[in-house]
Amino acid sequence: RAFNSKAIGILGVPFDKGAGTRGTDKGPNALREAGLIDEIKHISSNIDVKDYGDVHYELMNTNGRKIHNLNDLSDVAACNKALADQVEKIIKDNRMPITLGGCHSIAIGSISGVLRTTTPDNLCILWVDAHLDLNTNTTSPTGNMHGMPASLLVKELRSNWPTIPELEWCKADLSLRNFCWIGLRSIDYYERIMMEQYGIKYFDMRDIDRMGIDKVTNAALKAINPNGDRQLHVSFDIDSLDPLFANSTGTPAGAGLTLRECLFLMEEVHRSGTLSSMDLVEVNPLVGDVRDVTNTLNSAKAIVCAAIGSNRSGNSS
Ligand code: B3U
Ligand code: MN
Ligand code: MN
Repeated sequence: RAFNSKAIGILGVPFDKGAGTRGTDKGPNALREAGLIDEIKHISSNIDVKDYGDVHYELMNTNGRKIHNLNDLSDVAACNKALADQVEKIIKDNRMPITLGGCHSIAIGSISGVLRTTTPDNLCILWVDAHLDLNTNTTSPTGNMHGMPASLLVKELRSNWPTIPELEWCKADLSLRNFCWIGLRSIDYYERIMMEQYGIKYFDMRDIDRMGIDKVTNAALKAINPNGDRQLHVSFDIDSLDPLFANSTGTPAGAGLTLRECLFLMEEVHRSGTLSSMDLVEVNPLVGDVRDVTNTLNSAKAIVCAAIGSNRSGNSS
């Protein structure tokens, strides 16, 4: 499969039940109304983008029912199951899926869909986030599943999870060795213990201060893809950005990445030629005032466009 295919498939995932704050379900349409699809078309003349619309799934209407400390488990499971099918279909259409969240729980379905088309060893994941999102149902302080997707996708933590019939379809078997995190600055107590126990690869805000974004980006890509022969999934949480650039999100964390750092990161991701799928999550148009929302949408659009070839040095085709 060719990487960095010019053919893109956009999929909206209007789903917010993995988060404690309502409103990320409004993210996909806010991005469309802000002109995302047109901006992608204008990156270059040979770009080919298709909007697949929004993922459809059956709402369980369990009204916030919590099972095993998992808030709205039935809805999270139902949405992600449908999402995995859609992502698989987009890849089989020879397009690179870009999912627009939605809360970060949608990485469960998005990455599961990708894994139906490749092997776990062939896929590496760059997780750009203020948070680790590696909680299990027993370590999570909130029960919100957007803080747990990474842990549901890795084999190392499989035995830490109870049997969950709703998530039986999720057979993701990635290794934590194939993940690298960038932008961390809000890590829970048990998450920190797991980071040390499993020797997780990450570059937190301190590393970015120390090394600069150039060295961090290239070290991160090297760490998960030493020979450049794996395909790369970027799971980009907009709360990795400093609230100055993306305040419209449910759990903002101060002292984060600048928009410039994120654009550099995504330009390098594109240059690597390995990007094969991406999530852009946690945009919440119900948080903040009009200016906050506009800023956040502009940042999100610029990040998606940089990942697929828009470059501040100019584009000649
Ligand atoms: N780590 C906390 C908070 C959090 C995780 N992801 C977001 N917030 N966006 C938790 O609930 O697991
Ligand atoms: Mn996240
Ligand atoms: Mn986050």
